[in-house]
Amino acid sequence: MIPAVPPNLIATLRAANHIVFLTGAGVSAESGIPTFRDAMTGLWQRYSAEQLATADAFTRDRDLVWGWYEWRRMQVMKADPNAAHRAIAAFASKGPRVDVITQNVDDLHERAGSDRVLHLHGRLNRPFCFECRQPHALPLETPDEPDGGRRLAPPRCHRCNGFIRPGVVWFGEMLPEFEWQAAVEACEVCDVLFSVGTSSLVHPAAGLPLLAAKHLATIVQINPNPTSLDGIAQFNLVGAAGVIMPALLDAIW
Ligand code: BV8
Ligand code: ZN
Repeated sequence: MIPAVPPNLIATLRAANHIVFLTGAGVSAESGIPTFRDAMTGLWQRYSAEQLATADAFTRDRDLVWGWYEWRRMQVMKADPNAAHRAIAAFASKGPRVDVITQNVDDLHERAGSDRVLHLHGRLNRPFCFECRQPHALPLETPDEPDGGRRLAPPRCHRCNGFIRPGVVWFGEMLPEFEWQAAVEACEVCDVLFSVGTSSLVHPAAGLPLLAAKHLATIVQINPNPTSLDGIAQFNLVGAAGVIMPALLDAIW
């Protein structure tokens, strides 16, 4: 079912010179990637993602945490960008400046054609040494991961022999300075901010739409479920990003 696009939203988007897309795990859901707060399965089912996405969890049980991230990295390698990723990339070819700010650690925006994607929470394919932070290249082949995933010993750093950790920002860790600053600057000047597929629970990323609203941007939320942003967004488009995003693109251009 193609959703009706409010006419005043179409006019706003046609007049926009600068659009920001703030995306979360929901934008990758239609690529078959479980969202961050979906129930965990297989070996990980007795944990919450928040329990595993910490430096403490890695220090306590490296093989469990490394196995989880490798399983997720394999899922992403086997997945394809979906219509939402492609529509977001297409917006950039229609004239306005487009910034993609993502909380996701997958590379599906890049593979759909978006460039200059700001990853606030790091990237699965950018692991580095837990001790000396030396970047570490991972094999690109997709080992045949058993469905539920398995424990895996992390590789060792070629420089200091420390353990390699996932290239993501864990809870309690600072966000990357460049990406965070660039995200704040974009949200301070954009005409429209889309919040697509995020529960708006994780800070400081969840504060970006409020910052954009304070600078008089129009806030558009795309999510099948209610979030704390419902009261801030001028437009709440209830539904799947893979359906709504292409419909928006068609309605505007
Ligand atoms: C920090 C990487 C400074 C790892 C992640 C201020 C207030 C309150 C708390 C805090 C605060 N400041 C700091 C905190 C603590 C903490 C925090 O926010 N905790 C939360 C839980 C309350 N924040 C931090 O620790 C951050 N660091 O602030 O540093 C500092 C430093 C030291 C000491 C003090 C302060 C670091 C946060 C980064 C954590 N790392 N990921 C990994 O991926 O394993 S966050 C994790 O959550 C994921 O990256 C994910 O992207 C992110 C947000 O989740 P969502 O993307 O929204 O996914 P979710 O599953 O929740 O929701 C999916 C949504 O999609 C749903 O709404 C669903 O309805 C929708 N959906 C589903 N299908 C579709 C769809 N939408 C559209 N279409 C569909 N088809
Ligand atoms: Zn090292």
